[in-house]
Amino acid sequence: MKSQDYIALDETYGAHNYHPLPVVISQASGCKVKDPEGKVYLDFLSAYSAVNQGHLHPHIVQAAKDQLERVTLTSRAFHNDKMGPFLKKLCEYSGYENALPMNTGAESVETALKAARRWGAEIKGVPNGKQEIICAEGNFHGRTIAAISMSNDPDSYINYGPYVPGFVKVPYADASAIEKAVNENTVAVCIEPIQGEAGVVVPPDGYLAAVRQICDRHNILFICDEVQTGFCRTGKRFAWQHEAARPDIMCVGKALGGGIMPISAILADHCVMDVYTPGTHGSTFGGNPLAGAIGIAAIEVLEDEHLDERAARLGEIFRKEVDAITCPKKVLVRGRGLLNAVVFEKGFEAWDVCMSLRDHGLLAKQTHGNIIRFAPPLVITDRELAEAISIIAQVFEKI
Ligand code: IF1
Repeated sequence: MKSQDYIALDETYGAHNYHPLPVVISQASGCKVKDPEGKVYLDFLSAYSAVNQGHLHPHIVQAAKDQLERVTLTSRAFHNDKMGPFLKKLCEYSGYENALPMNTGAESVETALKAARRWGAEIKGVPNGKQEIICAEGNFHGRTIAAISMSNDPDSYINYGPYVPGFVKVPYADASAIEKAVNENTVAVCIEPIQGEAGVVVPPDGYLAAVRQICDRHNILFICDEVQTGFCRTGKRFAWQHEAARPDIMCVGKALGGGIMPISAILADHCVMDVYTPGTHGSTFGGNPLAGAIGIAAIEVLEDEHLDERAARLGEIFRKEVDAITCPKKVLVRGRGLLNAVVFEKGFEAWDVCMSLRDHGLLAKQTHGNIIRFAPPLVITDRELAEAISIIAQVFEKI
């Protein structure tokens, strides 16, 4: 079958909840992917940062294969011999006392919101049902009913009502707006350290630290959604580490699964995590031994290959070089580490640019019409990055 045939099947049998670039990926390795016709592309989306370690990283694949011959799923009704070592690794890597494993990013956000509401009722003393959580306009926290209730993007929330109450929305990157929204029922502030879906919006220096201080002053939990920004993407292990802004609850997902399977978690210290007692939260698949084996290997790759430093160094090069490309429609290049975006003039439709990049052998996707996100696997070589920048220059110079 050819690419066109696979696309036709998707369109015939699939729900129409996506509008993908017309390219079919049937094989991958590192930061390259291949279509059924054998054309090779540089992957500059990395499954929205879920393959930071590169496609089919041999160390992670080996860990998965080994585990596939032992045991894959036990449920949490019993212990297994991979979950404990995995959670130890994750806690040591992130500097938290406890982890609660789930599967998808949206579930980790739900797990954080539930923990915060319970903490509010049981520790802070807010009457149950009155808990409020402050979130930021432009956020993306997933597709669940609670996550879309936090959203102010009509595509995400329209006609899915009734929405979950208890969320207060304030402008992003404005700490004083958070302070003004606090009241005696506020239990948490939940934000992304960089807004991904909004178009890689990097808040001004000091914002995250200011949020941390506001939370301290008012006895509120700081929840940081690191699902997209975590695990070295922005040049640090976690994006909050660019400032003195250690969150009380951190949501992680995507790259924790090493590009192989969905693995997510929340991280917190005992004083928060202990609100979860037997029977009060859980998941059939969370903490399964296959996820444990893969999660350990995924973190080992981040450490062994120093992917935080690599992302920081290559990100500088990317922004500098793409900034220097002459293109009258291009307004700015922004981002941190290897999470970057090129912003074009308002009203500019970047779809054709993505199509042209595809034809030249680079896959990237636009967001909000006029923004293209560039986020390659962090294992990208200097030579591959140079190749990518030259493709981007060729395409941009023709706009
Ligand atoms: C889709 C965007 C990225 C996330 C943050 C939680 C989740 C996500 C900060 C939920 C997920 C994804 C989901 C994917 C597209 C994608 C995305 F464009 F929509 F915004 F990455 F940039 N918190 N982001 O970014 O994690 O439940 O999906 O595992 O099409 O929904 P999930």
